[in-house]
Amino acid sequence: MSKIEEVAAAVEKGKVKIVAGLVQEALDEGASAAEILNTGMIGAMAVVGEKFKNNEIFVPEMLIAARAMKKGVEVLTPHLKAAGTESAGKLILGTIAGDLHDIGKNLVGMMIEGAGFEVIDLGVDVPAEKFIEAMKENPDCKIVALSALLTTTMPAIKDTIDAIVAAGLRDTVKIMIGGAPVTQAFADEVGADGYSEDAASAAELAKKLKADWEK
Ligand code: B1M
Repeated sequence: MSKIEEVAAAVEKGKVKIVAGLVQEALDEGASAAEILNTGMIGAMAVVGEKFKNNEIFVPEMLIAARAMKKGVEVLTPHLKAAGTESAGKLILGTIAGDLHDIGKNLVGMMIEGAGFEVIDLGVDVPAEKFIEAMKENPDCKIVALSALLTTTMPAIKDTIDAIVAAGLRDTVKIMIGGAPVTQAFADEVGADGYSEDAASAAELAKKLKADWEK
């Protein structure tokens, strides 16, 4: 078994205590942080999700796998963050109301930080009012980024965008959205300015939205 396969197996089985060490060993053996993340950990979470869907495992196992992944991500964080020198500006990020998933959102935040942005992370289960409050407190913030992992919480993206419109703030920011069930078609439907599929492309999108803003 390769070291990356060992990382994947440890995440899948929720072996919280050994994941960090295995990730470090994989790095020491020359594997890239992106490879460990994508092939090892995100791959393992896909297996966990599939098993959950098939009733082979339940929420506690899913939670333990998530904890194990977080331990591994902690080791990868300094390797994933590129050295952003000049600040690209502020970006408000959060997982939408009703949704507690934050691993993907945290990766997105990390990559966007790596692209030089100051990320104001509001956490999970963030109501529309909290996004609006943060926008009012940070009038220089030009991008709001919304994450959703459940089909049942996707409507909260629309609710949040609608609330931003109703607060008269829509013209002050670009809004980007993402998360496993989210699509470009959904982004178009709810009036978001951009959608991205993964954390790396989210950082690219944030840079593009900033450039569009400055045009
Ligand atoms: Co949940 N869960 N979960 N869960 N969970 C999923 C999402 C699910 C697909 C599993 C399944 O059934 N196969 C399913 C959703 C089905 C659906 O809606 N279609 C599901 C369910 C049903 C639930 C509960 C309802 C279960 C229950 O209680 N009966 C419940 C809901 C709780 C709630 O939120 N209110 C629940 C709970 C949980 C845990 C708390 C146990 C745990 C989360 C722990 C945590 O995050 N701290 C959990 C987990 C771990 C998962 C799976 C297994 C893994 C999620 C994950 O971290 N993936 C997941 C199955 C799966 O995804 N395969 C599942 C790894 C992560 C790196 O990927 O989050 O997709 P992801 O992020 C990616 C992209 O999506 C993108 O970039 C990231 C990195 O590349 N991205 C963005 C994300 N946000 C973005 C924002 C952007 C741009 C890109 O711009 C702003």
